[in-house]
Amino acid sequence: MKLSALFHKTPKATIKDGQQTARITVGEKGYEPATIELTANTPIKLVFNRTNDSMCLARVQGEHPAFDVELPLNQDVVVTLDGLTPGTYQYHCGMNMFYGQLVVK
Ligand SMILES: [Cu+2]
Repeated sequence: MKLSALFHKTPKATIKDGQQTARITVGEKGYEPATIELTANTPIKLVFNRTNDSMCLARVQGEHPAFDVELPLNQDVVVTLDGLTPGTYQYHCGMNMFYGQLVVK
């Protein structure tokens, strides 16, 4: 195990005025950070920015919570979600090749 892994912590969304925001870069390795920790029962803003021109990553979708948005290259796209109950929620690219997850605590 690399030493850095021992100290690696899951990034947390920032909370301001009762809303939490997480920025997610969509690049050649998929979603970065791939795992984000969120606070339960607090409205969520996910800000996606796609930096890789592969069409594979041009959509991001989730089933629960449900969303399906296009990600134009190099633009912030905001996905607004209601607060979630504790659990792990996955989302993925339009072709189910890359996954990201929201860990709600
Ligand atoms: Cu894909």
